[in-house]
Amino acid sequence: MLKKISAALAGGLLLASTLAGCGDDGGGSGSSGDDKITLGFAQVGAESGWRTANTKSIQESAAAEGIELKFNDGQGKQENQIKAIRSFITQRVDVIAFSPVVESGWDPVLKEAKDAGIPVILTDRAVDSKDTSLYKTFLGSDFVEEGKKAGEWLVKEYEGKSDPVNIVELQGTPGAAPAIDRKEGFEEVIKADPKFKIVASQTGKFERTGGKQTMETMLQSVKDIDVLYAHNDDMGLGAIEAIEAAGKKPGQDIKIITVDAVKDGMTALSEGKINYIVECSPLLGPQLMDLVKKVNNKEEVPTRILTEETTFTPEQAKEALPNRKY
Ligand code: GYE
Repeated sequence: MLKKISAALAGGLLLASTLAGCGDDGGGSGSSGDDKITLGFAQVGAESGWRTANTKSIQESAAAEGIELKFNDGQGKQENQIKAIRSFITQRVDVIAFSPVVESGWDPVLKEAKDAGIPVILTDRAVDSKDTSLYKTFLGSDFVEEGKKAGEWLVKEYEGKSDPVNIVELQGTPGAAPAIDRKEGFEEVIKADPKFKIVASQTGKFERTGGKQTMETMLQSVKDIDVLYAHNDDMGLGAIEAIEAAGKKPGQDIKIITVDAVKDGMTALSEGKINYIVECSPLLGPQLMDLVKKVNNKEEVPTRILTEETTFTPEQAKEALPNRKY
């Protein structure tokens, strides 16, 4: 649109009529018709506290930066996300960003966006496309690293002990990058010592109810559970309900490690019901908007942008909780 205005000025045309034409300009500058950047964002859903905080961060940052946000909630379904991306292409948004629910199956729709000349930014989760020209950059955490951090805590916790350690694992959404990678990183670290055994590993879909139900089944089928490794806080919190209902003490009878560090998780950690949390930051909004502006300006951006993260013990959680934003 800016280009249009300057062209109109240069050509001596009436600026007023250009500005008055606030409807769809039919060009590639978004549907708002002014010089605002339009961002189409296809979110995974609302499966966890992490996701809620992530959505809020994106919506608030877009508003703060004056970026028009077209937000779609995919309700955990890839087909919904694909539909949303196609509709962003039809609407000719300036930039598309999305958090892919699963890793595979994005090439055709990403190709459509590329052919339409609309840049795509991956946020939070990766895709497994071989053709990396299908997106400009990927902003988010290193999930393998998060899994490793979880494993490293466990190795230290059981240092010098030789008894077998029975671990149950609650996996995230099947096929999702954080579920695949958090499993991989964790296994890589614990495999160095054969006393660590993953005796059951099933999905809880990153949801609290999923975590509770799967843990109930595991408590019935596995005799001596020493450790629970949950791929996110919400599943860990659901599992805590199941453990308590089974008359056991979470954090003591069964040691619990989770990932995310959202407020509810941190509260359970500070109460000793969770033993360790690996942080995964959902506050991607500000960095995302910065990238949106850059790719819209056709500026070069790094192909991978990592989020900075830490880990929390119960003591650290107590300290951090009063200032925790999510
Ligand atoms: O850990 C989990 C959420 O993709 C990093 O998705 C995200 C994960 C997060 O549902 O809570």
